[in-house]
This record gives sequence, C-alpha cells and structure tokens, in this order.
Amino acid sequence: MKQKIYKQLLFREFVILFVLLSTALSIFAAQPPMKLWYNKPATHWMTSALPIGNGFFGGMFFGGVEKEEIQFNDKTLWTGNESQRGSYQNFGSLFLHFPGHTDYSDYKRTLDLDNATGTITYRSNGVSFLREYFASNPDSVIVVRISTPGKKGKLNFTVDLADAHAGIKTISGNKITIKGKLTLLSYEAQTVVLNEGGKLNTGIDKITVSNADAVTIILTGSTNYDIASTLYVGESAADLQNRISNRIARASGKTYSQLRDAHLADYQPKFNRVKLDFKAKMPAISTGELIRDDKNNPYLDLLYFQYGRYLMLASSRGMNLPNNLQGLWNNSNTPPWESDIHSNINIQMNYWPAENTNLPECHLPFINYVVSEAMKPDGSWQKMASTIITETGNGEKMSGYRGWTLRTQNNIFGYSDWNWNRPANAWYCLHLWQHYLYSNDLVYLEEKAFSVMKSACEFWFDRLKQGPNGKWIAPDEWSPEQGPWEDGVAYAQQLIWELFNNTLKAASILNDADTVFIQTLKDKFMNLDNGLQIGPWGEIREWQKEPDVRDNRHRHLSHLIALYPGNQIANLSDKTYMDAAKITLNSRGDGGTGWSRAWKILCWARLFDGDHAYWLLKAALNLTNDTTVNMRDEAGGVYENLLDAHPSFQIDGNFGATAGIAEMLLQSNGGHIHLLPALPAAWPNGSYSGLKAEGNFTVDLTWKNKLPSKAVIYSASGNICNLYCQGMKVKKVKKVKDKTGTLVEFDTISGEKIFFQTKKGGQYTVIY
Ligand code: FUC
Repeated sequence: MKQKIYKQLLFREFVILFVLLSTALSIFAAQPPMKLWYNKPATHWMTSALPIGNGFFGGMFFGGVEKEEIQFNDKTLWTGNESQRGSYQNFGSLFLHFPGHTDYSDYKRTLDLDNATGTITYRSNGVSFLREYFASNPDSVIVVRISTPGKKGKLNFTVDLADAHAGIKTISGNKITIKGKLTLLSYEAQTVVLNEGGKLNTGIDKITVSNADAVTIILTGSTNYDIASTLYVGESAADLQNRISNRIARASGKTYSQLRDAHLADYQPKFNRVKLDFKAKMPAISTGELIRDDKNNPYLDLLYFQYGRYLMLASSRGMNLPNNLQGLWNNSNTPPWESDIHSNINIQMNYWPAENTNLPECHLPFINYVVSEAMKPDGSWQKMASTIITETGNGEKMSGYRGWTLRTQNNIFGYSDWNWNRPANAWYCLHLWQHYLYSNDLVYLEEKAFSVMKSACEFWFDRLKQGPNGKWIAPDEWSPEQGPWEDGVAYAQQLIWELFNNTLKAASILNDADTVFIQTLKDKFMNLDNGLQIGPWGEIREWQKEPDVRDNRHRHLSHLIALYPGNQIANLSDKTYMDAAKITLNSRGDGGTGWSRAWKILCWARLFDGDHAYWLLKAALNLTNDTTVNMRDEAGGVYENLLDAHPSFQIDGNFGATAGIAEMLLQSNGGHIHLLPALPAAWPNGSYSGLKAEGNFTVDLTWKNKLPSKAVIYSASGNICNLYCQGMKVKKVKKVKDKTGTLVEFDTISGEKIFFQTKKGGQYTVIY
C-alpha cells in the first residue's frame, strides 16, 4: 500500500516536473543563445569593439590581451550650450595592461545578449584568464571582473583611467578620478580597484595589482546636466563629486556576485519579454564569419533583431535624453553630425522598436525629453515658434505662433539649427500618442502627452494657410532632404494629418472640456490637405508643384510617412494609396544608407510584401568596413560588431531593422492584430512570444508552413480583440479558450477576421 502511494507520488512528481520542464522549454529553449563572438581582439572601435551600457552610461570593450581598453561614455557629456551647437563627447578610457601576455591561445571574445555581459577568455603562460564586463543599471556602474579560474595569485596588471579631455586626474589608494569642465557642464569619472588576495600599489599615474586571485574594477561617471533646469545645469561640481563617490562606495560595498545578481535581475526580465524562434541553431562560426559567409542563416536575423533590443536597454533607460545618432557610444570629440539629436528621421527611428518589441520604458527618455523641451516656459522650442516671421502674401507679416517647433540638428541644451523642420513637432507627437496606444495609460495621456500634442496643434492652427483649393496647407516647407521649399509638401501634410487625427482621438478619450480647441481642431482637420496626391506615373506626390522624378534614389522617404510610421494609408479602405506607395518605393530603389534601408524594410512590411522586406534586411546586413561618412547607395550595411553602418556608425539602422522584423511578424496599426502580415518565404516555421500590439495586448504565436497554428493573446486592458491573418480563413479558427480552458465565443468580421471581448488580465488561446 505504502509502496503504491509512493509510486503514485513519484508519478505525480514526474508529471509536474515534465510539465514544468516543457513549459520552461517552450518559453526558453525555442530561441537559441544570443551571442556575438569572435576569436580575436577588436582592431577598430567602430567596426569591432563591443558595446555595453546601463541606459545612460556605457562602454565599448576591445578585448585586447596584453593591452585592454574599455572606452566609456555618459549620454549627457556634451560641449556647447543654448547658443552653440557643441557636440557629443568621448568621456575617456579605462586601460588594463597585462605585461607578458604576448603569447596566448584559446582566445574568445563574447557579448552575451541573454545576460548583457561581455567576456574575454584566453590562456597565457599556463593560466586561464577570464574577464567579465557588464554595465549595471541598478548600481549605475560598469563592473569589470578579472579572474583565473582554478588558480590563485596569478593576476599581475596595471589599471589606468584616461580622460578624453584635459581634465584633472588624481590617484589615491585604490581609486583614480578624472574631472573637468566643458563649455557648460562639469564632469567626473571614478574607478576603484578591489583585489582579492595579492596587493595593490598606488603609483603616480596608475594602480598596479600584484599576485591577486581575482579583481573587481568599478567604473562610473556623470555630468551635472539637468534637462529640467532652465540653464540645463543642475548640481554643483562638488555635489556631482559626492554623487559619483557615493555610487562607487555603494557598489564597492557589494560582492561581485551581488553586483552581478542585481544586474541580471534588472536586465533579464526585460530582455526576456520577447523571444523569437526561426528554427535556427546558434552556428559554430564566429559572428564576423556568419555575416560574411552565411548571411542567409536565419540565426543572423534573430541575432540582429535581439541586438536592437539589447542596444535599446543598454542606451535608453533611467534618464530624460533620447539616444543620439550613435545611441550612447562614441569615441570621438568631433563625431559625424556631432552625434546629435537629428529630428528628420534619425531620432524617431531610434524609437521605432520600443513599443512593439515590449520595451516601453526605453521609449520614456525620448518622450520625457519632448515633454520637457516642448513645455519649458520660454524654452527654446516655444521661442522658435513665437519668433518665426512669415510673409503672409498681402504685404503683412505673421509672427508670434503659439506652441512649439524646432529645426533639424539639436544639441541637449535646446539649441537647434540647420534647416527648419517645423513638422518635427507632429512627428514627435506620434511617439507620445503611440506610447498611449500600446499602454492605454490614461494618466500618462492626460498628465503628460495631451498638453504637448495640443500645443503642437496650436502651432499649426496659427501657421496653416488655405491653399488654392481651400484646403489647409503648411506654407514654405521642405521634404527632407531634397528639392525646393514649397507650400503643402507631402511630408508636412501627412505629419499634420497624423497629429490632428490622434489629438482628436485623445481629446475624445479624455473628454477634454476645451470646446474652442476641439472645434478648431475639427474644422482644420476636416479641411486639411492630407498630403496624399497621386502623380502622373501613379506615384505619391512629394511636392505640390515640383515634379517627381522617376528613379530619384534619394535616401529619405519623407512623402511615405503616411505608410510608415504613420497610419493614414493603413486606415484607408481604398487600396489605391498602397499601390501608389509601391510605385513610389520601387522608384526609390532598394539601396540606401543604413537607416534608409531600414525604413524601406518597414514600408514593404506595411505593404505586406515579406519577401521584399526580407531582401532589404539581407542588404542591410552587408558586411562593411567603411568608417567614413558615405551616402552612396551601396555603402550601407553592418560592421563585424553588428553595429549599423550609415556609414559611419549610426544606430538608427539597428533600431529600424529590429522594428522592421517585428513589423513583418505582427502589425496592429490598422485597427486589428494582424498576424504574420509580411512573413517571408525564408521563415516558414517559427514562433515568438511577447510582441506587443496596440490596445495593450501581448501576443505569442506559433506558425507552421507560413500560417498560424496557435496564438495566445494577453489582454492587459480588457479591450475587444480583433484578430486578422491574411489568407487564413476564419473557418480555420478551431476555437478560442480562456485561461481556465473555457471556450470563448467569437464573431466574424470578414472571412479572415474574428473578434471577441476580452477581460482585463485575460489570456486567450486561439487554435487554428
Ligand atoms: C540626415 C540624413 C543623413 C544622416 C544625418 C545624420 O540628415 O539625411 O543621411 O543620417 O541625418
């Protein structure tokens, strides 16, 4: 009897274990390990060093054996001020020197995206060396750990900290400090060396470690930048020093494994929100070889997708400044375009994957920056609106516009120059609105986003004029970055259309009481030129007067905003504009700089042409070594470290491609959750978990032979779920079940679309 119960218990345990294991497998085993790896040290910062970052402070490590360099950055380290452009700056480098490590073997340099850790392993003089690097968000520091697994007393090396400016360097005990002042900002970085065993010797310009068992080095730095203060400077240099010293002291009080555990506990739940599986295994060749010799391996697509999410977590968290042209990473004091905040595509593309790849907190640095700059009383964006002077045509001048606007090139102190990009206000508001669409966060919409959107609308209320046909058009605008300045260019009209449409929706959701504003908005929207005119060869017109030239290969797709990132074309029942967009895209060709190709991936995904999108993805993965600025069509691609080559390195192409892959697998901008809208032939079978859709839905999906077999929809807000899959007839939907296994009734909208009411917190399995 006893034995029988025991056996039953064992069987139960076995079943539980099996269920647990298979759940774990279905969630975690599907996606292969996500690692970039190489069998030699990096030779060049831009092409082969590897990035780490905690959202605001980060570095690039080379993995040099005898001489290691970890170059580092803080996102706020800029020269310039409110009246000088300045530029994003290199902060400095941590140098480690291992004398005698000239002969080595078994070298491997890895960036593991699953745990956001870089490692270097090699053998030298009969000892195995291991270095681990990560940038911790909870502790605000970079941690470097050096050890010799299985051996003691074998670590002999020096540590040095170099300033990229002519600041003051001091060494005392186990700490090296660099500090100084740029145009406006004070900066400071500190590093401490914590040895286990052996001893430290403090020299005049470096610290020497002798015969240690293991060493942890902690590095951090910051500036006294404060976006909220009128002059952009917050604390004093002394307070900055205290803040940095406290960070170092707090982190030094923890063991290496405590630091590492805190880092993983912070990073992994966010990174693991999305898993993707194209039935590809991690190949045995290095990442450089993979890009060069096996570019069609779907593992590379996966890796590139997740790399974008990794880079997002590493460069856009915990502060109120968006990613600049290089995200966070920059080793130059004169980077291309000052590594600035470029408002006519680049900054926006940096955030295209934030919501749909389930990293909404990474969107906030951009959103908070826009809110802060747009609403700053008497701030530069409002001043730019109020000081524009326009000839109205009858000899009078108009000025004193309400709201806010900006130009193309922007530093972090509100300074904005080069060409006007007035419609950027509408483009920025698209991001504010999108964050609401994905989160359904009413408090955010009411307290943060709405007044900024409203203020941008008011700018256009004052600025729009009536064109020859009575429609409202924006006077004197440009189509970045080509052609004449004209009234009513498609770029401006399409963006204003999105702004007005979304602000009207927001006003109605919030029951806004400002009837004068709402009435004006309705009037202007009703009679707005929507920027969609079809030209003589079937194209979408870029300008009203200037003719469109067939085969104009210009890299910008400014007149396709209505296709992506806008939603106007998707929401038109008339497919004429999709056809016109296709003609336009074909005429623009498949070339382009890094970001330009990425934009084309998204456009073709929105046209539901997965194979064309995929072809562009493969073109975006062209291996290149070109590090000079080059806009030629064939120049774009990726470096061996998978950073996007404009060239030079520009991170927008990384984020754009990640967004593009997501857009091929799921779209939700057309009022429904569209499963596999642009699946290429190259990914016939696969699965994903955790992609987000508008309406605060999260979607897991498995597909076979290019069609869904099972979808699980998590409804965080309890909205109606409209589910659509082109070519998948509704009759193929076998059942919809809730969490308890109870069948859920669904209705049919068309032959390919079903809908069902969801409950807040509900989980729905759709079996095909
Ligand atoms: C825009 C683009 C360029 C480059 C620059 C930073 O001006 O036209 O290609 O990306 O931004």
